[in-house]
Amino acid sequence: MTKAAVLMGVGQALEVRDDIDVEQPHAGEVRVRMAASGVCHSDLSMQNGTLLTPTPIVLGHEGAGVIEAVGNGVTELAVGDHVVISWVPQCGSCYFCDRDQPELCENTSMSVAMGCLLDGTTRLSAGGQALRQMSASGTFSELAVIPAVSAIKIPADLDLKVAALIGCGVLTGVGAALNTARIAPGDTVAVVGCGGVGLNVIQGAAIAGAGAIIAVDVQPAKLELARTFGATAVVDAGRRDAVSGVMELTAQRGADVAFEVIGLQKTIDQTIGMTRRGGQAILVGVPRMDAVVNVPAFFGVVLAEKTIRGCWYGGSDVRRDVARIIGFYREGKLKLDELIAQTIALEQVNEAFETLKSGEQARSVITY
Ligand code: PAD
Ligand code: ZN
Repeated sequence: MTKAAVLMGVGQALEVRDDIDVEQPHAGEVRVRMAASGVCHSDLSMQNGTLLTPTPIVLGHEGAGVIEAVGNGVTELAVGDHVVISWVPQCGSCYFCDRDQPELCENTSMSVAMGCLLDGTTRLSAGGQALRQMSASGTFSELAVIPAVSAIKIPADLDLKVAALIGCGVLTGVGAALNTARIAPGDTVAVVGCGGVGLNVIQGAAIAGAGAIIAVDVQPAKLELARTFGATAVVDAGRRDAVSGVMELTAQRGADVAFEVIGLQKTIDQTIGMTRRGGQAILVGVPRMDAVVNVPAFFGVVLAEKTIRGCWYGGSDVRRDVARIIGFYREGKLKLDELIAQTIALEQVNEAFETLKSGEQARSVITY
């Protein structure tokens, strides 16, 4: 038995239950004793229905822990290994994995969407009822049985709280800057939304050598934090129009690369609007399913030569990028400890959702 936070139905508070049955890992799977899990906005979006999900489901997709058991056929991981959880299992051999787009892996995307492991079933249940596992993981649980390809081995001396954040916010944010946008040295970058993911876009832009990084948020505390993560200018969108604020800072041209890292219709429109002619608007935030990209085809795209790109999981190849991020951290180029605003118990997960809604803090991290 284990303890986990379960979403029984969309719109309900998470139920922390300690009567969860855990099956042994099947072939190609591992059981991880979770050490820490970040609380990401995507978890909240499943709870409130922004992201469609079947229920009941154990949420959480940004975690790290220690391998406790391995299923048949698992050769690359062993009991005792420390791992970061990847919320996109990457098979390594499909059409997309072969083309350096493993974040779109076609052998696993349905499992991620349906909240099950790669064979379409899950390893958790309560009172005989199967529980889904968010993104084939479910890190709001003391124990997670996951595909072996979702467990990325890391050095045992890395703090597992910090490692947990790498699994979503850091890979996505830094990857959006380095893999998706491929920011060039000297570029002027705007980042709309400076939460757990947006702060990492800012750090990625700084690593890429951006000439100016404009942080946009409605929370003054977030803008201050953004400066410590590398922003060179800020626009307080609670007090002024975000687009005109960025235009003023870019000689009315707009940013070379602008990122939307919230997932709102209004800020998607603003982000495209503040991108210069010939520039890139990168959409990272997960919006409601009825949000649209609404741009005049001629003036907005053809004549303006604008690129509007989606970003899934920072375009990350987890086998390459987790190690790269740990390297940046150890070289002092990436702040990870400073992303953690508070450490909480699993029982406080609903309070962490309230904190996320307020937008006042970076990450809450559950420790087990
Ligand atoms: P967060 O809640 O920590 O941060 C959101 C930030 O946006 C906060 O700082 C808010 O103050 C700020 N904000 C809210 N409204 C506005 C506004 N109108 N103008 C300016 N700023 C505003 O979220 P997060 O960083 O955990 O996640 C951000 C989004 O990224 C969210 O939609 C999440 O689901 C998505 C995400 N996408 C991927 C992916 O692969 N594309 C991965 C992980 C997260
Ligand atoms: Zn996430």
